[in-house]
Amino acid sequence: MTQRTLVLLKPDAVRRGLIGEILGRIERKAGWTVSALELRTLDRGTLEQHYAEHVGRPFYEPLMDFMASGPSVALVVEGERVIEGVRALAGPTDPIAAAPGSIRGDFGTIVRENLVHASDSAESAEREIKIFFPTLA
Ligand code: RTP
Ligand code: MG
Repeated sequence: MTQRTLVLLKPDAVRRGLIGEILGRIERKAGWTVSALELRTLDRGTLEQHYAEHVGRPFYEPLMDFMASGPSVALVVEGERVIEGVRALAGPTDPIAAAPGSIRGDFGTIVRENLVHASDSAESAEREIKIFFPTLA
C-alpha cells in the first residue's frame, strides 16, 4: 500500500546537526522516496494550522515557541506503509520511553524536543501536506 506522509525535522534536530542522520534513516528504507523537501523557520500561522488539534492543551504555547525557535526541515515521503513506518522509526512521543534504535530513543530526552513529527493517519497526511506544500498535487 503506497502512501505519503508529512515529516518535520524539528528545530532541535536541525540545531544539533542531525538532519543527515535522520534523513538517512528514512532514505535507507527500501522503496521510500523523498518527494518534497524544504528548510524553513515555521511561522505562527503555519504552526497554528499544523497543531490545531492541540489548542488549549497545557503544552500548546511552549510547543509553538519551540517549533518557531529556528529552522525545521519539512519533507514529504512516499512509499510502502510510510505513515506507520516513519512513526515506527521515530518511536513514541516521550523520548525516554522510546527504544534505542528509534530516532527519539537514540537522540532525545525531552518530550517537547523530540526531534521529529510524522503524520499519524492518511487523513492527517493529506491535511498536513497541504499546509507545508500547498502546490503539491
Ligand atoms: P508529533 O505529532 O509531533 O509527531 O508527535 P506525537 O504525535 O508523538 O505527539 P502529539 O501528542 O501529537 O504531540 C505533539 C507534540 O507536542 C509536544 N508535546 N509536548 N507533555 C508535553 O510537554 C508534550 N506533549 C506533547 C511534542 O513535541 C509532541 O511531538
Ligand atoms: Mg501528533
